[in-house]
Amino acid sequence: MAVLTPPGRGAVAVVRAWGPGALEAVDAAFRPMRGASLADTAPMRPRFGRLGAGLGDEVVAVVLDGDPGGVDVQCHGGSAAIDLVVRALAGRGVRLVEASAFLRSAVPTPTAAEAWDDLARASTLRTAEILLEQAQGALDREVTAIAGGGEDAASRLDALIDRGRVGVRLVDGWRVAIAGRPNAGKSRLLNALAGYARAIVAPTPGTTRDAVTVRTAFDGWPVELVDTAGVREAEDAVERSGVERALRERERADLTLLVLDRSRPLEPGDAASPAASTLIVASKADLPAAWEPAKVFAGVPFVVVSAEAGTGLDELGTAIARALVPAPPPPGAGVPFRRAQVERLVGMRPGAGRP
Ligand SMILES: Nc1nc2c(ncn2[C@@H]2O[C@H](COP(=O)(O)OP(=O)(O)OP(=O)(O)O)[C@@H](O)[C@H]2O)c(=O)[nH]1
Ligand SMILES: [Mg+2]
Repeated sequence: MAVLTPPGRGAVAVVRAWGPGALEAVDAAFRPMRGASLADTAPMRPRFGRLGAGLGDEVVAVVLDGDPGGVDVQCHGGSAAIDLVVRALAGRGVRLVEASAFLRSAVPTPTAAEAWDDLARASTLRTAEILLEQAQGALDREVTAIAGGGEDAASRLDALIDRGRVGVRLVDGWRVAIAGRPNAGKSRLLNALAGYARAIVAPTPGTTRDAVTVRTAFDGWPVELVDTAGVREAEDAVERSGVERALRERERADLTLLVLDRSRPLEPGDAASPAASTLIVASKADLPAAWEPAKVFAGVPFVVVSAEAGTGLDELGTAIARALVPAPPPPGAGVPFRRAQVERLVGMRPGAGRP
């Protein structure tokens, strides 16, 4: 047997028992509310009953159809309830293995097993869809086709490796830092994007000291947003370490949102052409403008927002998504989603491995 639901608290957990004797073992432990034994129940018909020592947990048992057959026991999601079920079945001779071991035995290829593993950790529908396609063989099929040769094999391999840049981020996502001068409106922007008051907002410059993070998603791409201290010559030691931390976060981030207050005159250096992985955000658009973003940042992507009025936020989300993933994988495409897979593909390039 294996606990198929991921560790942690959930409403329902699924314990699957399979293999020779599994049905008999679960049957011996399962106490139906009424009616026949599981062995005499049609496959896929849910049965309600109790399972486990003492009163046991209230569970739904489903005899599985197909090969390998088995029984799914759906119990309550807390670790105590899972423990009760696992112990009762172990007492009937059913051995517990890791869910990943089950997946490896039940799916056709190691890549598919890895995709099922990652799928359980996907946080958005969009990333789950891509991983599900890999679980169903999209990557394996593409690799087989490329290995079979053909004149476009080399370019298909390059495209596949390129899609790995998105693939390896599907579970953990991207990191986006919010940077800028004190009082520029960074924290309020973080809150507006997160949808709740995650960070402290105050009119005093130098309010944010620590890096404040929130997990969200833009166009279905998971992102960890990091609000940082406003960068200036800090007066006290705490603020100074906040500023150092802010600079480190900018280096670590995949993308930096450089927030510039549009209601106040720019300061020297603000209009300098930004680094490649920077998106200019002109903030406080509900207030009268002190400068014209289109003039100052001609040819550079910028977005005008007001966290106060809620304007420009959708546009900003789209711009962030586009900056992080300029070319989303087409539906059904093979996408390598682990670094080791990408490395194996790089090794398939003609000439790879030779000096
Ligand atoms: N009118 C208006 N005020 C805003 C807007 N965004 C932020 N503010 C105000 O600007 C002040 C500073 O906002 P914060 O979000 O705390 O600024 P910050 O960049 O995080 O500042 P530090 O943490 O000190 O670096 C607060 O009084 C906010 O209410 C906006 O879109 N419109
Ligand atoms: Mg702040």
